Amino acid sequence: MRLDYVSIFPDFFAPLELSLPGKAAARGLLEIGVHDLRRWTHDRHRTVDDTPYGGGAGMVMKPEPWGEAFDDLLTVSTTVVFTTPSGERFDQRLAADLATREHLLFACGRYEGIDQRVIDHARERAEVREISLGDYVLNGGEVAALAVTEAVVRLLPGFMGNAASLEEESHSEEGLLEYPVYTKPPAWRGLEVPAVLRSGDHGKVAAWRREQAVRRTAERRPDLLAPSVLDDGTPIVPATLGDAGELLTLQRACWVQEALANDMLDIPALHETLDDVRDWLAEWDTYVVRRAGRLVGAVRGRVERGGETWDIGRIMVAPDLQGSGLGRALLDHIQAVAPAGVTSYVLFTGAASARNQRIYKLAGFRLRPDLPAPPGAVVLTKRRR
Ligand code: JD8
Repeated sequence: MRLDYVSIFPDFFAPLELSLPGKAAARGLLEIGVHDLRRWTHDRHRTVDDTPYGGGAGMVMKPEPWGEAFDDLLTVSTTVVFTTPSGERFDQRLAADLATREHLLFACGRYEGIDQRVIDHARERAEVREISLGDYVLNGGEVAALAVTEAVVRLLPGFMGNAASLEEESHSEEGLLEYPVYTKPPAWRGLEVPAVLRSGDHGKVAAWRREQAVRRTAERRPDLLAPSVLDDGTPIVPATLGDAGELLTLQRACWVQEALANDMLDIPALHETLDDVRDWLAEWDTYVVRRAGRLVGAVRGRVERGGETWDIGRIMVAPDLQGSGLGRALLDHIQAVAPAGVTSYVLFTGAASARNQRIYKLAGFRLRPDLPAPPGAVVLTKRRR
C-alpha cells in the first residue's frame, strides 16, 4: 500500500516514522510520501488561502494548489481521503474497507476548510471518501489522517505480529468492547486479579470475558449491541442483576406449564431460587423484553465446548403472550448475538413439549436423539450459517 499526505503542516506526519507505518515502510511493506501543499503555489507568499465567498469569518483554502497536487500525485488506483468534520463517521468497518486499497491520498485541510470545487474535481478523477474522526471540532485534518492511518495499516496482512488478536478486539466483527485485562502480580495494593482468570479453566475464562464484554458494552455503549427490536419497536436488551426477581417469577410461570405439559415436576428451572438466578445471570449472556415495564420475555446463551457451540436456554415468554411471536424473536436474537467463532447452536426442551419443538424446528433446529439430554428432555441443534 502507498500512503500520501498533503498538508500545510507536513511536520505533523513526522510521528509516522516512529510508529508502525514507519517500521512497515522500513521493511518495504509500505510506501509513504509527505508533501507540503505550498509546493504547488507560485507566488512569493506561497498563498494557500483566501477570503470566503459569501462572507463570514476565517479563510478558505484555494483550489489551485490542490488541483496541481492531484495532477502530480493521483494514479488510477488512488483513493483520496478528505478528513473533514462533515464526512462519514470513521469506524472499524471503514478502516477494514480502506485497508483493501492500493493507494490512499490524504488531503488535510486547515482554516475554515477547502474550496468545495476541490472535492468535486477529485470525484471526477478518483474514488473520494470524506471521513470524520468523530463529532467534535479539530483545527485541521492532520490528526484525523494519522488516526485513520494507524487503524488501517495495522489491518494490513503481516503488519500485526499476532493476527489472532485482531479478531478479539473491540469494534471487531462482533462489536463488543474489550473485557478487563490483568497481568502479574496477582495482588497489587490490595487489589486482586479475578480468581477465574487464574483458574486455568479456559471455558470459564472465555465465559467470564464474554460476560464482562457484554456488560461493559451494555453499560457504556448500548448503541453497539446488536440492536434487536420486536416488530412493534420493543427492544430486546441485556439483562442486569436487577432483573433477577422478575426472571424468577417468569421462569416459575413458564416451567409450571412445562411441568404440566411433560407431567414431571423435577425440572431444575422450576426449583431454582433467587440466588440461583443471580448466579446464572453472572455466567450467561441474558436478554430480556419489557412491555409497559413488565418483564415478559427472556433468553440466555453461553459458549460451550471451547467456544464452538452456543448453548441457548431459558427462552421464556409470559403465558399471556405466548403465540405472539415473541419466543421466535428471542430465539432469533440469541442466535444473532452469538460470538464470532460459534459454529453451532444447541438447546434442550421437554420431550413432550410439542409446541416448543415445532417452533425450534421451524427455526431450523433439528432433534438430536444421538446426543445426551437431561431426563425428560430432548436436544436440538442447528449449524450456524
Ligand atoms: C479537517 C479545517 C477546522 C472545521 C471551522 C475549526 C476530521 N472529526 C473532526 N473534527 N474536525 C475535523 C477537521 C477540522 C478541520 C479540517 C478536519 C480542516 N478544520 C475547521 C470546521 C469549523 N474549523 C475532523 N476529520
